[in-house]
Amino acid sequence: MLTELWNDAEGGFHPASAPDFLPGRALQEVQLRRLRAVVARAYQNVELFRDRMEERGLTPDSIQSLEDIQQLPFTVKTDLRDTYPFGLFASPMADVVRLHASSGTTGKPIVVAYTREDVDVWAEVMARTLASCGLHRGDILQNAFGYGLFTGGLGAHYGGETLGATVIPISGGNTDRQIMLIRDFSVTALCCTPSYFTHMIERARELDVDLRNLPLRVGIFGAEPWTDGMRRHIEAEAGIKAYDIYGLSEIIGPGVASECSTQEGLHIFEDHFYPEIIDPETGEALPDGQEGELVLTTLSKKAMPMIRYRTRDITSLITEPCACGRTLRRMRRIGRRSDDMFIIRGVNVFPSQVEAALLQVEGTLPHYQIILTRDQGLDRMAVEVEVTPEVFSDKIKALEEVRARLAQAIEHILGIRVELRLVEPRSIARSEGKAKRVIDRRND
Ligand code: DLL
Repeated sequence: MLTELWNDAEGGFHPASAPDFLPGRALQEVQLRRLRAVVARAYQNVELFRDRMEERGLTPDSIQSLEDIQQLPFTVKTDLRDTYPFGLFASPMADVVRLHASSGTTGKPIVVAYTREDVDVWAEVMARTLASCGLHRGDILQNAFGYGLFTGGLGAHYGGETLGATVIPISGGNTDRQIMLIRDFSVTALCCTPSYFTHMIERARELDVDLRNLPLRVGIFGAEPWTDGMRRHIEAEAGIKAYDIYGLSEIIGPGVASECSTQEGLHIFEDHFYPEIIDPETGEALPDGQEGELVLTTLSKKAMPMIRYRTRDITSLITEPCACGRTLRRMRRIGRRSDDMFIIRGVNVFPSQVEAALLQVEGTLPHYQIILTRDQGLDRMAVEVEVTPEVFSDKIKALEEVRARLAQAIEHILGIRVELRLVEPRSIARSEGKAKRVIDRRND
């Protein structure tokens, strides 16, 4: 079948992926041309951005090379809150065909806008995302990202259709029906958050459905951090290849970066989203290879250009070329955000480190929660982890063994001992979207 030639995993590449292979010089020319245009557009149409440029004595003509981007002011999340709802739009509402919003943790959501062209670019980068995960026409894609104000559902939907796949717009939730459709519709690819997929795996087993015997071959997961341990769990339990995709509402939604068949880092669709890595403390640009905060500039957005947006996601750019042949730079998987760190007894802790530890220990399930409390001014951390029914029912011996091994794994990774609570399967709430891993009771 012709479509099989397009399967990225088999060495060929999908026509949708052509821009991923643009030679370096041509790519930089596109980037500079687009950068100059987007800076001019933001300058002309967005007051906040124009004021900040003027404070620095800059005009759009100050941008003569890609390096000149470093002179531009950053944009941060509070800028979106402060100008809520429409203050950063660079297009009149008559040209805006779509709004999305991200709930955020406190107060007002942030609002993002798309023109017709923006929606087309989004469909293109999502088609490139799916193609780089080995999808093609003929695939049946179950889209279990949430539809609605969240960008995951509609982003993957348009991308899937643009690629020519058959999209099932099931959205998140109703897990039994998800499993019925995977089986009855011979679904070959599925996308959702990795945490929701671990729940599907668990429920499929309860329903006596072995995902490994079904045509499902690819999972496309993102919207939250997940570890390589979680990937191995998913790949083994579902008999699929599991790919990581990345994006954020402020920039476009999903479709900013994607793994390819090598599963070694995410290619950034940098003809549309220009990446920089900065030191989160000083704001200084860091050289390729060093770890820092990812900053993104939308090179082609019309309705809501984002100039040097500080994502707070921590990663580094990979300098070596990728075996897949894509010329787009890659970044390492996002394991943490600069704002999800907490300090326990002087040690910096990220939730993903706990996940990495528990996935090393047999007898645990990939369902866990970190509970933070404060006791006489000291922050304390407890980890609640579900264990398998066998371990749980064997109460004393197996439980104690798992506890000891887990304590050791956590101590090895974090350098501290934490309180462990091994709990029965199903006692931690399941999520249909992004999982809430940290319950912060420090200010209760
Ligand atoms: O989560 C967009 C998206 C939808 C991405 C579907 C991938 C798949 P927001 O709700 O605005 O948008 O959340 C964006 O989620 O800044 C990261 O902190 C986190 N995030 C997204 N993808 C990943 C990933 C969508 N693959 C925020 N790994 C981002 C780690 C991720 N964190």
